[in-house]
Amino acid sequence: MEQWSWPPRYDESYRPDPAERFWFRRRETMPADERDEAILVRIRRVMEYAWENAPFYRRKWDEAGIHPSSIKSLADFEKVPVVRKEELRADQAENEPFGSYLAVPLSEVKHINGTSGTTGRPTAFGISERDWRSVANAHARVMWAMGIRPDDTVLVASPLSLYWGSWGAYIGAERLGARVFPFGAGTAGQTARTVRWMRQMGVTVFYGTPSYALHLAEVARDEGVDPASLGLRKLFFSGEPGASVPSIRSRITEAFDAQVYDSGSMAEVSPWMHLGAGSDEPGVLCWQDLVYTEVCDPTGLNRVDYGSEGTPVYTTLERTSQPMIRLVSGDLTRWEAPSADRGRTYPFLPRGIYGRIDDMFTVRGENVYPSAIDDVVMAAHGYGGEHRIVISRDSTMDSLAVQVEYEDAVSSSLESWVAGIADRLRTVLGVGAKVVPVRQQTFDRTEFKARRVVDDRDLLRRLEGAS
Ligand code: 8LE
Repeated sequence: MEQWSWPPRYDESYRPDPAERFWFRRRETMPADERDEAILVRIRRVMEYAWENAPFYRRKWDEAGIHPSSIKSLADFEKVPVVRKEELRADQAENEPFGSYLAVPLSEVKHINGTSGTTGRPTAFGISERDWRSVANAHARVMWAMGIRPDDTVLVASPLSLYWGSWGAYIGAERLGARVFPFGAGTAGQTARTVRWMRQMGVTVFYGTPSYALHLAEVARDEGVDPASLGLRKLFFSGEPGASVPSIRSRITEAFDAQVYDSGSMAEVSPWMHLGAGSDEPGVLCWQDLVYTEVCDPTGLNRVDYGSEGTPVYTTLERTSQPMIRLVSGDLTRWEAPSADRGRTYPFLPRGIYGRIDDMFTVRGENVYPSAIDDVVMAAHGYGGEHRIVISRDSTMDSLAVQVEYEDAVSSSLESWVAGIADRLRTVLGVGAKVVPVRQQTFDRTEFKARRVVDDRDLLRRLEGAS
C-alpha cells in the first residue's frame, strides 16, 4: 500500500496527475479483505502505542483484562471496550489540559482545537505536527476523490475557530495544491460579503454546512445574485445531515448548479473526512485505512451485518497525539458491504449519517428522525427556507408539530399546501403531525449547524390548539 507506515510518514511532494482518479490507487481499490489484513496489523500497533504512551487506555484495558497482543482478528477487536465522549471529558478534567489519552509529550502539541462546549465542558484537541500533517494528507486524498484539483479555489465557509472541520478542509485543500480562501462564517453581515468575495475571487469549491449553503443561496438572491451564477463546480459538506438527505441535496444542487458531496464523522477522529463520497451520489464511503469504522448495535456495541442500521464506532489509524480507539459516535446510519462497482472498495453508507440516537423521538410507537421530517418539508413546493420541529418528550407519549415557512406564491392556497405536507409526513413517518404554516423569514438562519428541534410542551399545546 502506498505510504503506509507507522508512525505515519508522507511524502509531501507527492501529488497525482490531475487526470488520475485516485490519490493512492492501490490503497483505495484493493480487495477489502486484503486491506483488512493490513488494518488488523495496524490496529495492534496503534493499540501497543496507546498502551505504552497513554495511561487512559492502559487503565481501561487493564480493567477489561485486554492486552494489544490478544487482538488476533477484527472480531477480537470488537471486544475492546468502547470510549465515550463523557469519559474523554471527565479524563480531561482530571488531567488538564489534554487528558491522559495524550500520547505525546506536551511539547509536541503544536495546534489546539476543541469542541464548542455548548453542551457541557469543552474538550480540547491537542494535535502534534505529525498528526496535523497526516490529517492534511488524508483530507487531500479524500477531496481528490471528490474531483477537487490544484486549479480549484476552495472557500472555507465555516467558523475558523475551535471547529476542526474548517481547519481540516483548509489544510487538505492546501496539501492538494488548490488555492484556499478561508473566509470563515459566523460574524454579522458576513454572508452578503461572502457572496461578493466569491464572485471576485472566482471560487470554484465551497466547504461548510448544508444549512449554511442554503442560507448563502437565499442571501445571494436577496442581493440580486443568482447563486448558480457564482461559478461553483462543487460543494462539499460535513457537520450535520443534509448532503445525503434527498430534498436538501437537490435544493443545493439546483441553487448552485453544482455537484454536492457529503463527508464528515467526528472532530475527535479527524481526519473527519475519512467518511467522504467519491462520486456525485448521496452517501459516504468509510475510508477504513485512515479511520477504521465499525457500524455497531448501539447497546452491545458489536458490528452489525452489512445492510443493517447501527451507530458508527471509530478508531484512528494515523493519529499519534490523541489516538481514538473505539470511540462511540451516538450517530445513526446503515452500512453496505464494499463493492468494486463503486471504484473504491470501502464500506458504504448510502444515506450518510442521518441522525443521532439522542435526537430520535417516538410518536405513537413510531421512531422519528428529525432529518426525515427535514426531507419531507424541504421537498415541498413553496417551502420558505426554514422550519421548526416542535416535540414534547412526555413520559407517556411524544407528540409532534412542524412549523413551516411558506413562500408568498402559495399564500392563496395555504390550506391545501398544509394538507399536502401533512399527508406526506403521515406517509413517510407513519404518524400524523400538525403542520403550522408561518411567514417567510420567521425563523433565524444559521451559518453553522442547524438546530431545528424545539422540545417545548407548552408551545406544542398552543400549536395543536391553533386551527
Ligand atoms: C450527518 C466532522 C466535523 C468536523 O465536521 C464535525 O462536525 O465534527 P463535530 O463538531 O465533532 O460534530 C460531530 C457530529 O456532527 C457527528 O457526531 C454527527 O452527529 C454530525 N455530523 C458530522 N458530519 C456529518 C454529521 N451528521 N452527516 C454528516 N456528514
